[in-house]
Amino acid sequence: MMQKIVTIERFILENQPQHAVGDFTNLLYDIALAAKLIAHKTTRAGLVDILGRAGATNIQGEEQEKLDVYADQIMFRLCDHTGRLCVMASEEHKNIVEIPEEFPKGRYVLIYDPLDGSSNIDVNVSVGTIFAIFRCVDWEKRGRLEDCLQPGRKLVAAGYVLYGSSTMLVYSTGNGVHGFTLDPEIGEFLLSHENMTMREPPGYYSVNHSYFGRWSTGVQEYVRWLQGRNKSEIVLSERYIGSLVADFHRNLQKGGVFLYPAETRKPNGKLRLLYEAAPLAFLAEQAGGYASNGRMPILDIEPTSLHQRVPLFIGNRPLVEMAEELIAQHDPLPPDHPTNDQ
Ligand code: FDP
Repeated sequence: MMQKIVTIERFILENQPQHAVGDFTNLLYDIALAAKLIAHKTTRAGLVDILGRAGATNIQGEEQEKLDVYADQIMFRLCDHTGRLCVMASEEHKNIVEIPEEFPKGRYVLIYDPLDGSSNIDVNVSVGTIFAIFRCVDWEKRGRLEDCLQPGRKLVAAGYVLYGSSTMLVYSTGNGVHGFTLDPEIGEFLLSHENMTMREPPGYYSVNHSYFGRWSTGVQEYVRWLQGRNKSEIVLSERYIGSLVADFHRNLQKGGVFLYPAETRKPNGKLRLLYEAAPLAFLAEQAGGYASNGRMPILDIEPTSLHQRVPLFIGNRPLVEMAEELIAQHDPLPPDHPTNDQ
């Protein structure tokens, strides 16, 4: 028996709240269209002369790939003139990305990492786009930095696009996590994974082990525990792609935990709170999981700057809570230290 075929457009429309005026629904369409355009390029990356460095460096000091630049521009150009956004922020830009004066301003804030895991592009490993949507703090004003610096708890939607063996768009508007697979023949995202939840018992843990010697005692103890040592009875396999969206997506489906902890050379870890950790934390909680910086929920952290980094532990709730427990036990904070370990 063939399954019911539901396009992303129909799914978004059918699931929009009754009071919705269409802005939010259309914003999700815009992102789905951007995803198709970016997927079109990434799947041809080996065929056209687009691989290689663009020459510029982004504000993290990393060299940008050409596809980063392309993905960033596509997101901006599809969303700047629609009247749905008051401001944007992209991982590729130092400052907020303003809506040009000639266009009307809208009620939403779009934060995105146009192409995460870009060091993997040259070697044909999956990469992803991550997005997060807030409401504007003050609807009267044009977008400002404070519209972007909101804690993850205030997200109205978040999601990612995974450019892998197929292209998938996974998103949540706070009503479960739903995944759509792009049918390249007809150019439509079709509902393929409704109500995704973190599988129990979990299957995997994901971490870059080469930093082991630079982690705190608590994190080292935790990784030993994940490996089934330290009296733990869990049986997990290790899988680490080094492309956050791909690692998260696997663990979302198979159950598990991904961690990028602080280490001596990166005291706040590597991943960005607004572009990576908060949107994925929102999805994790919607899927029954949890995300923490090791001491508090990622979603409760109040951002203080656009490109702020944060240690990240994300996955099945009991696995992440064990990280918090072992860190509290082995890595005591000095009394005057802010609990918010950013
Ligand atoms: P990349 O540097 O390739 O862009 O946030 C960036 C990120 O990839 C994540 O996608 C990935 O999880 C992480 O960095 C990998 O970092 P390590 O190489 O230090 O493991």
